[in-house]
Amino acid sequence: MDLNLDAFWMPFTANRDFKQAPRLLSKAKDMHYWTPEGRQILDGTAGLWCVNAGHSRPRIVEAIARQAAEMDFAPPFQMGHPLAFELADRLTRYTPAGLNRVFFTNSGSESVESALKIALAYHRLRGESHRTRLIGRERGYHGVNFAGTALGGMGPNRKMFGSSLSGVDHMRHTHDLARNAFTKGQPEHGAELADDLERLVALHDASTIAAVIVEPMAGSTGVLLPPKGYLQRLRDICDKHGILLIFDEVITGFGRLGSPFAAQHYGVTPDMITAAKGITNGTIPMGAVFVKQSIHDTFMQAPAGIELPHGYTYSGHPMACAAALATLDTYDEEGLLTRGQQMHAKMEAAVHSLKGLPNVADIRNTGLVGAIEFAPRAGAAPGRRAFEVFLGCWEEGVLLRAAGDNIAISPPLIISDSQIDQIISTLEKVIKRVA
Ligand code: PXG
Repeated sequence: MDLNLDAFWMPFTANRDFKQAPRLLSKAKDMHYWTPEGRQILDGTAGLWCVNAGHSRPRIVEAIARQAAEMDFAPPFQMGHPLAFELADRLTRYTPAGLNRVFFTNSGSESVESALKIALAYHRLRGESHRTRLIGRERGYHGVNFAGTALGGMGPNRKMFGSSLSGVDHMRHTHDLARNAFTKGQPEHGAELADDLERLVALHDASTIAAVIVEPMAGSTGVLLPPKGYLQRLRDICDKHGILLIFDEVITGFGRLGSPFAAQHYGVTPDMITAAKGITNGTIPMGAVFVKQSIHDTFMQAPAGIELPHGYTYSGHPMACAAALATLDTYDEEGLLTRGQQMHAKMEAAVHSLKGLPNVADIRNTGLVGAIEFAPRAGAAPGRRAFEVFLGCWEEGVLLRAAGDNIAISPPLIISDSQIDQIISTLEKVIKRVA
C-alpha cells in the first residue's frame, strides 16, 4: 500500500517504532478486524474498551446513516433536538437510581472535566466555595485534559506537563501483589486503603475538599479490582464529610463487569458517573456525566439564566444520539449489559489457566475482563515484556492491549467460549516464546 505515514502524529504511540513496522486495521465485523492485506484479527480489546456489542452492527450502522441524511447537526446551546432528550431519558433506565440527570460530552476526558466542574459549581451554589480541592488516586486514569491529567495517577502521563492543576491530592492505589496475587475476582485485602481519604481530610480539612474521583475498577493501569469493602468505605467517608464521590466508568460503564455500571455491580452509588466509549459502541464519539438529581436541582434553584456555563459544540450531537439509541437497542435485544455475569466463570477459568507460565506474576479477572501481569525484565524498560506479548499475539492474529507490565483482555461482550479459548491458547504460545 502506498501510504505516507509522516504527517499523522499518532496519539499515545511510539511513532518512530510504529512507522518502521506499522500495524494497520482497515475493516471490522462483529468479533474481528482485518488488516489491509486481509489478515483476520480476533478483537480481544473491544477496540479500546468501547466496541461492546462487536463491530459494524447493522442497527447502529443504519441509525447513523439515517441520521446523517435527516439532520447532520443542530446547535446545542439555547436550542435542542428531540433525540438528545430521548437519549438522556432512555439512559436513566440503566443508571443507578437517583442518577437521572445527564450532561453530554464527546469523550471520557471531557466527561471527567465536566463532572469536576459540576462538583466545584455545586459547592459554590451551596455557599461552600471553599471546597475546591480534588482527590484522585495513584494508578488512576481520567483521560488527558488538564484536570484529568492532574488527578490521574500514572507518572509518565503527568511528568511532561508541569504542575497542571493545583489543589489536587491522591490516595494510594490498591494493588497489593504480596497479599492478593492470583485472586479470582475481588481481592480480600485492602479495604482499609480507603482510610487514606480520612488522612487527607485530616491534612487539608474536609471544608476544602470538593470531590473524590476513582475508577471503580482501574482499567488503563492494568485491571485493578477494588478490594472487598473498599468502595463502600470510600462512600461512607465522603458522606461523613460532605465530599462528592465520582465514579469514572468510562471503561466499566455499559456492561463490562456484567451490570450496566460498576456502581450496580459493586452495590455502591456515587454522586456522579462519568461515561463514554460503550455509550455509542465506539462508533461516534460521545460521553456523558450522570448526575444525582439533588445536585442538578441545586443548579435549577439558582437565579434564572444559564445555570451551568459549560458545554461543547458537539454535546448531544444528533449522529451520536442516534448511534447511542441504536446501541442501547442492540444491548437490550441481546442481553449484553448482563452477559458478563454468564461469561464470568468461563473467563475466570480461562485466564487463570495461564498461572505458572514463565514470568506471570499475577492474574486478575471480573466479568468480561482479564489481566495478566508480568514480572518486569531485569535491565529492560518497564512494560517491555508485556509489549512483546502484545506484539506476538498481534502476529498470531489476536489483538490485546499492553498496559505497563500487564496484558489486558476486554473483548466485545458478544464473544463466544471458543473465541475466549483462542485468546488464551494464543497467549499461552506467545508467553512461552517471549522470555
Ligand atoms: N477515564 C477512564 C477511566 C478511561 O479509561 C478516559 C477517562 C478518557 O477517555 P477518552 O475518551 O478521552 O480517551 C479513559 C480512557 C487502555 C486505554 O489501554 C484506556 C483508555 C484510553 C486509551 C487506552 O486501557 N481509557
